[in-house]
Amino acid sequence: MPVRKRPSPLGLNATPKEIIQAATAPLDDASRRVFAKQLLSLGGLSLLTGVTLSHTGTVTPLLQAMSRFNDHAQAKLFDPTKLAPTYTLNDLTEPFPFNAYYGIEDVPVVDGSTYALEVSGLVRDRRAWRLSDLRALPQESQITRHICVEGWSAIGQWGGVRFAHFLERIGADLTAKYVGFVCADDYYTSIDMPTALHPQTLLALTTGPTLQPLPPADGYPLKLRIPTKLGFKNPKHIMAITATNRYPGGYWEDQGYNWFSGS
Ligand SMILES: Nc1nc2c(c(=O)[nH]1)N[C@H]1C(S)=C(S)[C@@H](COP(=O)(O)O)O[C@H]1N2
Ligand SMILES: [Mo]
Repeated sequence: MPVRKRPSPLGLNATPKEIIQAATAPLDDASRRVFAKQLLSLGGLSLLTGVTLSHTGTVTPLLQAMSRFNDHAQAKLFDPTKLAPTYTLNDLTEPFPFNAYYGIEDVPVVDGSTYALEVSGLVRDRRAWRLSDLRALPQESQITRHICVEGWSAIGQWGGVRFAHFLERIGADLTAKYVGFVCADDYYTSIDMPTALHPQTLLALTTGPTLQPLPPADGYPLKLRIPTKLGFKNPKHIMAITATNRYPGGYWEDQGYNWFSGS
């Protein structure tokens, strides 16, 4: 059988047809390796930009499969002990930028006095948490860089409860695959358990140079600060947390953004 001509390297301007052909053509080992590299770089591109690469018919399932493959690769590469860079108070970006899928005038108003964080799923203790309960847990702070896929980054300080500590307190099944978050707006997201247990993943109650309660626009009363992940994986205005083995997806993730999205 004649060896099929290897497809030309896939550039950014490869057509869906070329991508499919390249993906389905029988390959010898050498070209398989080359193709794997190209797959990774295309997947990497979607990871870096967070761009929904395409909604045009046939190419979408392939790109979704690549993004899932990318989730696996990133999960394998994730080092649960490697710390994100930290900064000093002099480095703070002030004012810290606001971002959401809506304008600042539509920031949800959450009443702290009646607030009760719901806890559900694979956890032993499903009691809700008032702000005073969360404030009574050991507090830590960090100064880290938040990186948004829209092309900006900012350094902020956050204070609150180490998320691993919180998960232990509620008796979460630490072998569960996902931790999901539901917010006071229509936002939701989910993360892998190794990231949830990372020492810098923080259930944040405060921010700014003097660690004041989160302002409404910054996620009052509670956000999850994850310096090892892109900004959109950091849910603000958290109302409910669940530990689960059922993939919870996310607001942007369900529109094609890569789920793992490490930074
Ligand atoms: N509840 C909620 N959380 C959210 C978002 C949102 O729209 N709603 N946007 C995400 C995105 S894309 C970014 S960059 C950060 C922005 O957080 P900031 O407003 O504190 O900068 O919040 C993330 N968490
Ligand atoms: Mo973002």
